[in-house]
Amino acid sequence: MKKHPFYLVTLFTALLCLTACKDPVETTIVTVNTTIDTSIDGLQLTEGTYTFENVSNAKQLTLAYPNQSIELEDGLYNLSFIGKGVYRHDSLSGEVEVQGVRSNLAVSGGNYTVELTVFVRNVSDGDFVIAELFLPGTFNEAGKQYNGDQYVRIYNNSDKVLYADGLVFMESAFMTTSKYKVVDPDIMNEAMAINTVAVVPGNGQDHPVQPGESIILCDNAINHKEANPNSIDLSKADFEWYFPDSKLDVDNPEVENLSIYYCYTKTIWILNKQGNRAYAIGRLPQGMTADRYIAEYKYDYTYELDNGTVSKPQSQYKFPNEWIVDAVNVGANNEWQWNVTASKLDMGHTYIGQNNTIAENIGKCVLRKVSHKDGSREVLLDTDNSSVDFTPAATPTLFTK
Ligand SMILES: [Ca+2]
Ligand SMILES: [Ca+2]
Repeated sequence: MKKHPFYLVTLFTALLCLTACKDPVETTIVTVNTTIDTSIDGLQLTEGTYTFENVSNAKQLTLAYPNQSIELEDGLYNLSFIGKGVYRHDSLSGEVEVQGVRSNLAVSGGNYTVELTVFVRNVSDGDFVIAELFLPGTFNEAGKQYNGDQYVRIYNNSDKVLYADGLVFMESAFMTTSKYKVVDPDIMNEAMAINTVAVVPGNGQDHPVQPGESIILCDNAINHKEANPNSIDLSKADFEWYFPDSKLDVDNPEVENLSIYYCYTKTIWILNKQGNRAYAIGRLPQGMTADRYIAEYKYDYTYELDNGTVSKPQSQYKFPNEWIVDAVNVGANNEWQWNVTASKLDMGHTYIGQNNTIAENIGKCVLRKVSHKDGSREVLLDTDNSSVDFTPAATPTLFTK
């Protein structure tokens, strides 16, 4: 038979197609089993995106939650998830961001299941947070209130070394259990009204704090157990607050004193034992000295009560919200009336007792929850909502050591 050129071309094309058109790439159906690891009760995922990145060619494919399966070319993949979750707390609902990641998944074999744990995404990439506030103190053996053993624990919630130098600790001027009808001027959306400004001394790098480590600020850095077996040993605290003009305060020369830029009292500073105020940590901006702060950030105001009574002129200090690193509103659950910080700093509140009696509060603290672990480092929960971030009426950690 005479060979026709057209036949040859067709045969050639067919042969070419057999090799080039054949799909040499195997694919696998990947199914993601997603679990939320959280200390927030009842948190439910609502939306999010899984991103699969092929390690060899950086090609990305996405899958929208609640879909759980996707067909991928066989290969090595990194998987990430960014999404949202909601929870209900008392009568309020809240939304948090969640995230999870798995690396170097060897996808092959037709079907592949990956277990993905997602965590609540903290509001910042990591900074200092208030981890614990021990406010009520203890009873002595005679059953009388014992003072001087209050402490605050501040935790490095990041994965890098942070310096405590210049960190400001402050107590709110207003009480969470006594709402004013009117405050004039009302500065809450720009600054926090405060009654004390206590600052960690140092030149910038004197006080390194390792990731996952804490510092303790306390009233009197002594071994309180010697005078009161119901109390704790604070002689190894990092800093204490001391008022040299006070006959009631004691100084441990071995423990550095906080610099008190301002305090409403000159005798002895006792944190509100009933637990009815807010606390915050922050930093002064570059170039802001103590003298300049004291000169420029006075807060003069009046307030009006529900019954129409207007206060005498008040004078405290204010700390701009953008300088605040972390804020926690504390208020007896049955007595709480309002938050005394902007809601963008703290959407909820935590409490030492349901009621603000010393008898109920004594020996208890508010304690920030652990969100998850990054290796051996505990990452504490920080969603800017103290109602979910804190365990109320908790046992202070220094009492369990
Ligand atoms: Ca003191
Ligand atoms: Ca001292």
